[in-house]
Amino acid sequence: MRLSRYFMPILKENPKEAEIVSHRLMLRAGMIRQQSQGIYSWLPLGKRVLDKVNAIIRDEQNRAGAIELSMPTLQSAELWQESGRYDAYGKEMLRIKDRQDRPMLYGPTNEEMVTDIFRSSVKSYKDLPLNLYHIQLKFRDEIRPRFGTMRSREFMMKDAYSFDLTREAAEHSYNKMFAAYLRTFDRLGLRAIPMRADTGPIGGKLSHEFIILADTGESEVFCHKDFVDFDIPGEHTDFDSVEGLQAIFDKWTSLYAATSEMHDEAAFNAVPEGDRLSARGIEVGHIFYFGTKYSEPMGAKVQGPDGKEHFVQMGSYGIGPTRLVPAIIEASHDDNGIIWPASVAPFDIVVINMKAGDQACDDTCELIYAALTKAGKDVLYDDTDDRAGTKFATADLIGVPVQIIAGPRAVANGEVEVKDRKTGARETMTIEAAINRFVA
Ligand code: P5A
Repeated sequence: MRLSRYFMPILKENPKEAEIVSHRLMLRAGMIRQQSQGIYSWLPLGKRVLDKVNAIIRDEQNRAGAIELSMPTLQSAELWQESGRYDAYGKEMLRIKDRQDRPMLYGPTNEEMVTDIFRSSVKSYKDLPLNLYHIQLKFRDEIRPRFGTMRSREFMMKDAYSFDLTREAAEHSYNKMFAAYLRTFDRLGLRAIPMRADTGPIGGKLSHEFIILADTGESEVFCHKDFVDFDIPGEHTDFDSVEGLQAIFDKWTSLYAATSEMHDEAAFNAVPEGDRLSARGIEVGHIFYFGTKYSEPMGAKVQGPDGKEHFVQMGSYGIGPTRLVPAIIEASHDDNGIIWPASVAPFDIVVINMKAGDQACDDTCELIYAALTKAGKDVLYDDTDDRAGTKFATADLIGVPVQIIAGPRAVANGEVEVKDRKTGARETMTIEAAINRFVA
């Protein structure tokens, strides 16, 4: 992508409305734009990051055996009347009437709708286990939308829903998502700690929130510090192994970890003082096991091997991609801007032409840009005629992991500079060496 033809509206000044660093940097880097309170457009640079986050989420959902579908954002109130949540959900639900005066709503979550899909076609235990997910916009009329897309009214959610015949099978489904979440957040460059959590309007008894420790987090959390160094399940984890996944769950729940709603002061005080971590955190995922809370009122039953009908056992599993993007920035930035983990960076490499219009600089940059693009890299080529200082500041701000800098003096020697955004380390090398480093 040539920057001169791209759309990346950088802000020079710090936006006044941004209270936390991720919101400030997302606005400054031209990633998002607020359209009305708590409702955002994702501009091209932000969209690239969001897409990469979603690709990792999707990959790990699929690995764990979940199946993707797509459900609508607008739902009929009838389904919610069946489950009893239409009245219970309160003011966070945006209620709408269509032209026939039928009550509709903009979905804040999809338990009812997916239960309806299930009951219409699954009749036998032989079709279980089943886990259906989508990555879709939601709307919650939050009383205090804030911090940009961290807590917005319209936001994206990956929501998965599991169906099983028995409680034991449902627990295995829960453990699959538990392990998939550990892997997902790790691949996003984050350390998320599962914590016992309140179930709120979703319901059920068993629930974990996945929390990233950050000073700007909205949740108050308490946990054992050893979680920070626990091993993440590897890519060859067998998601069909009941014992294997139970062992992962048991290990990751063996030490104290709770959000403030579930906090037990006495149990926390039993943790040796030096091991106690009392901090603030960002909730990036939340999983629930709620048994027959929806299947019973909505009549979602399957025939068991005993020939009898059983209400299906369900759980639901949410991740917030539009919250994850600012959460990653909270965890990874410096005074100059964002530092993207390579897995979600909007571009892999930025090629900076320090003197656009200079034949040697132009030729060198074009050569590098073409070679790296051909090798499958996402390359941003800063071919604008901005001053070098502006270009460096922009490259640092948008956080692309590698900068290849071509200035007239180095280019005259057949060389360029390669800068690592994270460490700031710079190395001068031949043009060929720079290309080979990233092509190999
Ligand atoms: C689980 C999937 C649910 O809604 N039903 C379907 C369950 N859970 S939840 O905890 O309420 O939300 C899941 C995740 O969505 C993100 N999230 C938000 N992100 C941005 N702005 C918001 N206002 C917002 N509300 C929820 C969080 O990541 C949460 O863990």
